[in-house]
Amino acid sequence: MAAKRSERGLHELYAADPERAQARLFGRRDVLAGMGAVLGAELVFGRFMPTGLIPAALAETTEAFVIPGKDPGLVVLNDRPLNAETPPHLLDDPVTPAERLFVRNNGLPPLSVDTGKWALTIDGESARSTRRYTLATLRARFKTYSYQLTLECGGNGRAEFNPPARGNQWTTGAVGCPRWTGVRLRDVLKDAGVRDDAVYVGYYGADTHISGDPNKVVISRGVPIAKAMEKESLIAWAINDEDLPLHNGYPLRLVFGGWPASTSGKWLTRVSIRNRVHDGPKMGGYSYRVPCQPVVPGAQVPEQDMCIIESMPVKSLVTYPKSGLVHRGGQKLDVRGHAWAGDRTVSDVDVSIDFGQTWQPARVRKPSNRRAWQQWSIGLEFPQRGYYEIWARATDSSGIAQPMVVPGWNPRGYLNNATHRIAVKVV
Ligand SMILES: Nc1nc2c(c(=O)[nH]1)N[C@H]1C(S)=C(S)[C@@H](COP(=O)(O)O)O[C@H]1N2
Ligand SMILES: [Mo]
Repeated sequence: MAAKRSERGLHELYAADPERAQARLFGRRDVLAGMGAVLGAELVFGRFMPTGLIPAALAETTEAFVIPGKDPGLVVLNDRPLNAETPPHLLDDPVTPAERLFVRNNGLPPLSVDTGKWALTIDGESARSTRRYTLATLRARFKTYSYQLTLECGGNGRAEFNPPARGNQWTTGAVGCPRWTGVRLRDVLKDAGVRDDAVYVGYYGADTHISGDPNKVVISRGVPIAKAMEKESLIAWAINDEDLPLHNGYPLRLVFGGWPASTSGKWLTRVSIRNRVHDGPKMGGYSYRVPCQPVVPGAQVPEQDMCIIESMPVKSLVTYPKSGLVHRGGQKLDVRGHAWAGDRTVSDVDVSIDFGQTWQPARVRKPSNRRAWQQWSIGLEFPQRGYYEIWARATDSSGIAQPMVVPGWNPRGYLNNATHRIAVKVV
């Protein structure tokens, strides 16, 4: 993964001293001219470009490793456990194809799955009964629903934090929004019986710990009972009308749209209805938790000051064109992407071609259902030939917009919802 390392090198150089990094890369006398030479076009709005910003054309990664059943364009960040993200241009479909959905495994998927024997158990202190459902009973006993639901890893965007956070260095691709099919979690919970003191549900899956120890639980997270009872919260067996891919949880998983994807348990075998906040592995400490109050970058935060991440923040992607496009001047460039906002909806997407000096409103579509991402599009004109960056910024239904720089440093690098940007050369 040499390319990966040198790419980190560029980020490290900038992190250490942005002005020196720029001088080293683009020359001391006229940084903008030097940058233009490297990018192969004049930076038309270069006078507005923030110092220390790595040009989007250089910040991209282009590595290809092939995972069976997955698009060869997915970028593998780790192969044991397997973690792979989807480059933005491969997320252009309004409904994400299964082969383009990212993979985030904390352990090793089950080696063999016998769908005839697979069963889901509902239990816990706040369950009126312990029930076991085979895949066939789930399908036969409960009504089937399909929803398009956004799945985003809480650590998506981690690579941009400074000081860096350990863990998979996700850039922008740990997100997708396929159409999921299954039964409502609430129908199954109600069938087993939910006591009044229920506050949380916690999942268990059939994956095994990376150490090989069969008794070690890889990850067991969950959501408050109110989220579990939402009509869109599914126990799913299909993506876009096909079986779940093995790495995305075959044969059964939870899907909680708009919440950190770590709550959406894969290879699902058990859901416990809890009378307290679920306490499985990766619910406590620094896992999927952020400081309850903002801290200075690099701070040591006591564990008791960390809060569990719930709904994900507003965010967007530019999925067309692919960064690096060469566009013939004089004609409009159609630009598009998606925007999402956890439990909220997206009300606006604005686009800038001059490093955020001015913004133009994009057309934003309604989601196909709650908890699904929304499509936006805009036709852009460029004043002259040269190098441009297209920045997209979404605003949610509460008026909260994406930040243009990396927000709220936290020890494990979660919730980076900074604006996405791509490079375009107009010739
Ligand atoms: N059983 C189990 N469920 C799991 C995980 C896991 O490692 N094991 N990873 C979680 C995390 S951290 C994420 S981001 C999502 C990723 O879902 P995907 O691989 O289908 O994209 O699954 C979640 N569910
Ligand atoms: Mo995750």
